[in-house]
Amino acid sequence: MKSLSALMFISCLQLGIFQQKDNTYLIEECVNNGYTQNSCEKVFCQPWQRCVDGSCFCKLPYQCPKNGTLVCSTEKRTLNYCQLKSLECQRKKSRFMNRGRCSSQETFQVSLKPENATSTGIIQVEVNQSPKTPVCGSPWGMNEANVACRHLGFPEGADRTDTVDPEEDSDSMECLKARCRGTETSLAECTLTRVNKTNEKVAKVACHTTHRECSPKEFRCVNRKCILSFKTCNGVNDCGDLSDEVCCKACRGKSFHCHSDVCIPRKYICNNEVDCLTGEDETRSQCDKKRSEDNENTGNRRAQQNAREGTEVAEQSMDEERRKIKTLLPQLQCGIANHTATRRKRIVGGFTAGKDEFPWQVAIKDERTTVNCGGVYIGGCWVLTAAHCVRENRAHTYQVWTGMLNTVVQEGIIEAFQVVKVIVHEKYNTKTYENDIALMEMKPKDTNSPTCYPVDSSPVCVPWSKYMFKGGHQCKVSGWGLNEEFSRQFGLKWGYIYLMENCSEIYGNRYFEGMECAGTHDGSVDSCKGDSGGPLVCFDSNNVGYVWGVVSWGENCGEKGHPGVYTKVAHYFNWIGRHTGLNLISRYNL
Ligand code: 4AZ
Repeated sequence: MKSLSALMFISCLQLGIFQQKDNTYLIEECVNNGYTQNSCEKVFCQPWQRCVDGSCFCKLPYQCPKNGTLVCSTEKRTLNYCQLKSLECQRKKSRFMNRGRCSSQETFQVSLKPENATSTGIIQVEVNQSPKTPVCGSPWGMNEANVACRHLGFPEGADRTDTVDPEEDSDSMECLKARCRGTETSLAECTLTRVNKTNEKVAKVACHTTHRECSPKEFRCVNRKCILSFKTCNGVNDCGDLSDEVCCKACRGKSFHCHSDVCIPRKYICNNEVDCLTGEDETRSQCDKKRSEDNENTGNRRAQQNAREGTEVAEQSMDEERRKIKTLLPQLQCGIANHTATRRKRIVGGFTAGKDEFPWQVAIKDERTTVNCGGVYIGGCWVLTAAHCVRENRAHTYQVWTGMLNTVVQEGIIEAFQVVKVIVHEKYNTKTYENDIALMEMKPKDTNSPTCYPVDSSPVCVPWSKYMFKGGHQCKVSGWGLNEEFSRQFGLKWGYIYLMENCSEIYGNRYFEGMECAGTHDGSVDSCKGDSGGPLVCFDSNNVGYVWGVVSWGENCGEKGHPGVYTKVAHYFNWIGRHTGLNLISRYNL
């Protein structure tokens, strides 16, 4: 018995079952999904990549913005930075040589010292035939070490960083201060500053070569490196593939927790680049908070300033260029609404909508009835609704009404679009309401133009990741359905409801993946008959609206303990993209 349990213990170690038991920080189910910096359900892709089915793929160079800083590749070809990175991304080989056009003298070489070292040693850089210069020991962290190792041909980056005293006989009196973002493939892409190295230690690194089993105190990265568990969820990309930072319940130290459970370094807060999927790192209140914290540590700030002033910038980092490329990429205008104060009253327990508050809300009518279902405009000629509202073979009988607030009194410019096509989800189940989602294609008003521009209407954004919003988030549901007295409504109503994660506990086997519950604890606000197909919209930190749900079903209306059930739109992102052919259905150039 004893030997058996010992054996089992060893095999468990080998299987890695004992690792990642740090329950305060890591989310185990999430870790099992193997997310990395390439998982666009968690983080944004690089601007030379695009998000397809949850993973970042390399763009082709022609998909890059045309204007951009010219750089020189290791093959001595001049092209713009995005194009170079796109090529590099495809061939998986470091290609960046220097900023600016290629000229004959430019060289940039990184090597290890001693010369016979294979994967461990002091980092030396040789710029344009000048003598080999070591990299300074400060700053020298995992970001820099991972880049140095990648540069040397170790794709997984570094195992360890170290600093040592420079050797007496060293030819160079200088060292290069390197500051990297951590995602670069070449040290030449980092900020490099030449400084006098009196009293400076120099950088040493052990690059990752062979895989080993991780100890119980270690976390196994997706790239199979082992890092100490206390280095997970600290905002530092120790793994080099970000896998230690993307499944975090909470973040250590001063690092910042994104709603998508990703930890980002504090310095990314309020740096004019959105890092969290839903933008919480760049809100006014975050910036104010950071500023006041910084002011409390004035001494600290002065020290930082001094460090900066003492140095002369030799080379600029490419990080600024990476950000610039992002701003040059097309972005879809979506999710923008007026958030004005609203008039009272009743959906079930809600308010009456004002003009432009729900510009994406549409009404779906068939030939007989008034409004039988709601729908949501997602751009182009496309409307999203519930499958149970429509039939594919009856497309010609439907009309989509846009810009409407009141079904009897005209307030804005109401337009009625004919429908050319209805696409019901292939796996929609009429009995269980599983996959209760459908697309309707409106017929353009002008037969010579393939576009639909409903005048008093604007699209909502389509969420591309299930991690954008989670249980407890307050969202808005809207529609012309029944109110709490079960009487028909003429004015568009809306209400605040909360996302709930315990849907399967409530509805048991009637709940399927691709559904989501939302409501209030007492049931006082709810969608009801007639609201079906309409939107449940959640707003990100900058008030951009995403259609998180489509009204689907529920046990009665407004009953405590029986929240409404919604089709979870993020689950169908790929399906929507495939059928609409819109690669821009989402806000960003995914
Ligand atoms: C319906 O019959 C319906 N309370 C829509 C939503 C809800 C219940 C029923 C959710 O269309």
